[in-house]
Amino acid sequence: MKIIEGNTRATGKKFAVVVSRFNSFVVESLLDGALDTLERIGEVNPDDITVIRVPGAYELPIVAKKAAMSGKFHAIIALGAVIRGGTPHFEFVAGECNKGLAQVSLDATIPLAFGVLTVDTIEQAIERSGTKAGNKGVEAAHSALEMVNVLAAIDEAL
Ligand code: INI
Repeated sequence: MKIIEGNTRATGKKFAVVVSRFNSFVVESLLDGALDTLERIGEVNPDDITVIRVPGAYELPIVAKKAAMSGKFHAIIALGAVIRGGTPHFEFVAGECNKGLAQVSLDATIPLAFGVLTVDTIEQAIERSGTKAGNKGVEAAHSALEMVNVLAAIDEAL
């Protein structure tokens, strides 16, 4: 039996972190968590990490796509927070962000980690950005690290 899996050390690999400014009070905590995970768990050199800021979650897919197509990165991490309001706006922003990033992920030949909160309340956003329900930025960075290595392991094994 052959088992292919990736570890989380990715020294020498290059990462783009695409971050929305909207709801920055939670998104900055996602960014802190993602950077800490890349550097401390992944042992990624800070010089190999590029942070790209965009206005809101709606703009994440086009920039993630541009970064993915540049050929300069081994993985992309998308971070944002869409918080439901009293209008259908939430559905449009969250839906397009989710759909667009899923498409980039499938089209690109590099991993794209989804670190976008889609929540009903500010409390839920706070809980998922470094308090009692963890930190979605940390999870996304973990996923990116593992995926970079599992794709490399597949190339080596096959
Ligand atoms: N952008 C977010 O990242 N989160 C939100 O909760 C949000 N809401 O609710 O409006 C939001 N809107 C802005 C949107 O992403 C675009 O930046 C804007 O529509 C301009 O294209």
